[in-house]
Order: sequence, then structure tokens, then C-alpha cells
Amino acid sequence: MITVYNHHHALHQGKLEMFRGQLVPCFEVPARADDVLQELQRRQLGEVLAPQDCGLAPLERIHSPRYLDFLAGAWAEWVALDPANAERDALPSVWPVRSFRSDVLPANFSARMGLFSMDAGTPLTSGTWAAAYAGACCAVTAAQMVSGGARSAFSLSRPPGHHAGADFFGGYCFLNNAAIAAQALRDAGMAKVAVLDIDYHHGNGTQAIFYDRADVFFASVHGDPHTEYPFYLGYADETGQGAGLGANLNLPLPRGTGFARWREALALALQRIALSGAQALVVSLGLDTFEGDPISGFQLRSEDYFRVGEDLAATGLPTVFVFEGGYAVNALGTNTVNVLEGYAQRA
Ligand code: 6XA
Ligand code: ZN
Repeated sequence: MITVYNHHHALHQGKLEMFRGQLVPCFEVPARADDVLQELQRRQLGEVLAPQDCGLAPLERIHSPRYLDFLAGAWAEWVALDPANAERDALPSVWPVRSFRSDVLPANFSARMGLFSMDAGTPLTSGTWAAAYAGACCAVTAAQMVSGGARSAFSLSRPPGHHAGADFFGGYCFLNNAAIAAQALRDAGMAKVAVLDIDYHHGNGTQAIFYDRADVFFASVHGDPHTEYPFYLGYADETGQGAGLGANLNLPLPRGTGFARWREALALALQRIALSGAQALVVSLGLDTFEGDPISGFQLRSEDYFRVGEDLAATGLPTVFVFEGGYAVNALGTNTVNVLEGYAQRA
């Protein structure tokens, strides 16, 4: 399995996030990707390459121009407000909820931070754009390898992507790498693609991006949004709309779910993906389903991740793995590489 690694990921290094009423050190840290890289190399799972510079075009297939403009220029605006801002990250604090307008682009920076975001847990830093852009290029490069005939490729990058919508960031995500990869597969000529999201948290951004499309099937196994982030999307009755009706599958599970029940949900998702006629698969690979994860509530164990990889390989579909969440830093390398090794041995 080839890994496309974002050598610039550590340019995004948030200091503090809002968590249960206080600002706490960020969970989404550079050590996450470093650990996975180290474990990949220790177990010699395959080559590690840098991405190609993909340009803005693949990002513009998924994200709105005004959102990309905002992200690319946000840090400079933040520091221009006050030179002392260079020492602190930008966090939103006001949002246009129901009854407010989102068509008007306010001049005020805080107002635009809120317009283009969904939570106060996602600091925007000096290197956020550079890291996220390079990460999107990793996803595009991995997709190109798979559309070019490779059985699989792994895009190893952070910040993650699946909460980011067409025009908003949140949940530690800025650019939706999985959606960008899926679109890149479509644009390379694959008529139908599936995205399977196995992060603990529902991939609200990916779902929303493809919700009215029949050419990208989205399936997700995740913590029940009645109690788990992102709360406002990810329910079982969300099945797609318009041309996309029937092309969205949510399998929410209660906090505390262990591997046996989780694996049944995975099997159901894979069955539906097979029926969808997809020619390739993008896996939003979150490892925060692990029993030791500090912010999540499933009970998967390290050895279970081999079985996950085997189940994914059994689909027979060419697969792009895209790294998402997972915060038990000491086990993250092991768990991630267990999935990839389980996959590689069965593929
Ligand atoms: C709220 C929790 C964000 C969840 C991030 C994540 N600050 N998403 O792992 O997959
Ligand atoms: Zn997650």
C-alpha cells in the first residue's frame, strides 16, 4: 500500500479549543500523523511519497469560491486586526443560526469566521491553509493512483476533513479531503463512487456535499447524534434527496458499542455499497472508535482493526483511505496500520 504523506501537516498546530465550557489544549495534534508515519515505516507497509501540487481546481470542485478565498486569507486578516493576534489562534464566537442571512458577506472578520464555521473547537492558525491545502493534494494524489490502476492508496494528513462542508469548517476540519478524493475519482472517469465513513463522528460535511447526487453513495457508521458530535446530522432517516434519494445511509450506534455490533453495521454498509454499483471506494478512516479514545465512546480494540481492514478488502473495490480522527495518540499508529495491514493481506 502506497502512502501519500503530508509533510506540511505540522504547520497546522492549534493551541486551544472550546471544550465543555473552557479552553483546553487541542486534541488534534501533529503527533497523531507522526505516530502513524513512524508505525508505517516500522512495519514496512510500503512506500511513502509526497503529494503532487494539485492546484486549486480539485478543491473548487467541492468548496465554494468565497469559502476558499476566506480560508486562504484568514490568517493575514486576523493578524492585521491586531499584531498581537500573531500569538493566538482565531476561533469563531458568533454564528448565523436560523432567521439570519448567509448570502451577505460581512466585512467584519469575526462575522465571516462564524459564517464559515460550525463550532468553537476548531482553531484557525498561521499554517492552517498551507497544511490543509497540502492535505487536499495528498487526497487527490492518492485518488489519482487508484484511478490509474492501484488497488489502494492511503492519504496520511491532518487536519482531518469529513466535518467540513462546501463552505464551512469545524470539528477540526477545513477541507473535505474524502469528498475531494471521491470527486477526483469521478472526474477521472469512474461513473459511480462510494464514500464509507468509519470515524466515530458522523461525516456531516461529506453527507451534505453529496446529499442530492446519485453518483456518490455515502454510508456512515457512527455515534448516535442524539448524544454525540456533530449532533445536528447523521440520523437514520437521512436517505438523500432529489437524484440522491437512496444514496445516503446512516447507521448510528449508541455510545458504548463494542466490535461485534459495530462490525454488523459495517457489513450492512458494505452490502449497500456493493448494491450501489460503485466502482471505487473512499474510506474516511477515523480511529476514534478505539476503546481508549479520550473524546469518543465506542469499544473497539487494537486487534479488531485487522478485521476491519479484511472486511474492507473483501469488497474487492479499489480503495482510497483518507485519515480522519483518532486521539489516543499512543495507540493511533498501531490501530491505523492494523487496518491497512489487514487490508493489504486480504486484497
Ligand atoms: C468536538 C468534537 C470534534 C470531533 C472531531 C472528530 N470538539 N471528528 O474527531 O471526526
Ligand atoms: Zn471523529
